[in-house]
Amino acid sequence: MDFRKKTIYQIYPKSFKDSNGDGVGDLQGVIQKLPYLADLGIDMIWFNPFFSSPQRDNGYDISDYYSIDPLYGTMADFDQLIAEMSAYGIEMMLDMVFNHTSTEHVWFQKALQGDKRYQDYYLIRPKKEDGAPPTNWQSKFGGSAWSPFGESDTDCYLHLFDPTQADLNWRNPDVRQEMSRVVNFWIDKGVKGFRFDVINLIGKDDVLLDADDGIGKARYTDRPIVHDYLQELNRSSFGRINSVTVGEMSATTIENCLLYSHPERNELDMTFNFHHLKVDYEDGEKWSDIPFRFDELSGLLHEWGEKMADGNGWNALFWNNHDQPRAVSRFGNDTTYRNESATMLATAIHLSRGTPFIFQGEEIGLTNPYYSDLHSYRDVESINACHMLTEKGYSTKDCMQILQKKSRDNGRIPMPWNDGPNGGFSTSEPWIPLGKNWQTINVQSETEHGVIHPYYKQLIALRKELDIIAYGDYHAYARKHEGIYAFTRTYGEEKLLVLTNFTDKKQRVALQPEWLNGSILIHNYPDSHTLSADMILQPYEALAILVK
Ligand code: TEU
Repeated sequence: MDFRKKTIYQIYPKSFKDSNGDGVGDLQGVIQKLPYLADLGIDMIWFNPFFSSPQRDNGYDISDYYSIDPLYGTMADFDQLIAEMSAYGIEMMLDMVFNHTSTEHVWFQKALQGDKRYQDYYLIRPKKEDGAPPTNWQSKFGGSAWSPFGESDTDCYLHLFDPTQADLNWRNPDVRQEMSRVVNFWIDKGVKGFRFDVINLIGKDDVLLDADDGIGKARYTDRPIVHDYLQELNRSSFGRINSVTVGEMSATTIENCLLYSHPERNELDMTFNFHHLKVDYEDGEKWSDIPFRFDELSGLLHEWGEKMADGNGWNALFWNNHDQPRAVSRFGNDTTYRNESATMLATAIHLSRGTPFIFQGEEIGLTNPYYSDLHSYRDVESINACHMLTEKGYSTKDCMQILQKKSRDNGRIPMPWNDGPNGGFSTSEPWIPLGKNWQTINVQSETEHGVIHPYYKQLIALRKELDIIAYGDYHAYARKHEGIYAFTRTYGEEKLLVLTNFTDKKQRVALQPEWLNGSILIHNYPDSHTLSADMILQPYEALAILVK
């Protein structure tokens, strides 16, 4: 089955299922839940990193690419997991964090000890004559992107993220060979998919200069050399097998995503972009508290849908992941209309052009946890943000309000399996608190009585069944509507119209005559819907009309 027919499920291992009672999810816990995942119908599982790591950034600070962190289990557990997944017909996708390593990685340690070979694995540069950092670049987690290199008074090393995450020097062919060796090691272990973390940031120039944007993005984002590196990595590793590859493209452009994912360029299969997940940022500032801008969201989804279709690129389709708040709380209504808005959001993604990703818990309508205590937060980015906001004069109440809406921990709450102790996630206190509503919103309640989980199963099955969903083109419908996001798919003689109401109000939309004789393929309200030229959609109603 090609990747356009697949639905990929994302597991954040730390929060999925704890099997040994230490409060942290692990690989044996995933093995216990494979029947649940197989029943859902997913085809591949993307695992956030479970390699050896000091856990400063929850595993995105890797100290050994070839070993399993004891927190999650052993290589024997890994071998059992991939074998049992294969028995269910589910393939594995691993997270390759190649922009940086932990400063506890042996390469960085050898560099600190003066080994010139390994110093050239990283980006070490002298401070400016006035003692300022080598460039004015800012870390994405706040503060300068430079820290002193060991005991040196003059040299600094680059870290676009936390100071414990040292950026690798991809201009060094030894580094590129090391990365290829990592991918081939996991291919030989049976891994078929790879997600490349912030892979569009690896193209730093040899001479690193200040950036006019004051933070540096323009100096290292989407540099042309990245395409060469990806083509080289494709040739030397995952291009040797029938793999599925996706690049996480921070602050990217459509033009580059077309280049990264065009099948004839032999780079990646698809790309994650985040423009649609910044429509609730105020003047580009994530740590703000404003309603999302529907017109901007709808416009971006149409622009990316149409341009990627026209240019033969391929989108990874998603609302949720381990860095994002829960979409039903962010773009839907997680109280009065939780069922309707969760299934409406799913419809907008799963019937669009691209490969859909489901983040653990999304399929049961998990909401943000709404922590009431700052000490509940664990994420380094969120904790830094809280300090930054406090320094700007925000009250604790205002900080809490912003963290409740924007923290990456919103996506990292333990998966609630039932209404028993700790939500059935662990026999001891989880590493991070559960959400506020886990006794009522959990896998058992949703699979026995819910509507969201069955609806996801239906969407996953439809993608396998109908070629129009996997292979159809994409065109906006009612492009400027103020509350309805709608698009059409065409494949051969078949046509599909998808209508999704993103508001808690009734919305009217005109149905062109060609749709009036269609059949309703899927609908998120219990009652049937008569097709008419003047359609009224209920709050958060979604439906798809198929014309053969
Ligand atoms: O994320 C990179 C990234 O762009 C996000 O962290 C983004 O900067 C942030 O969420 C904006 O608020 C990847 C991983 O998904 C993330 O978990 C890691 O922390 C990061 O890279 C560093 O490896």
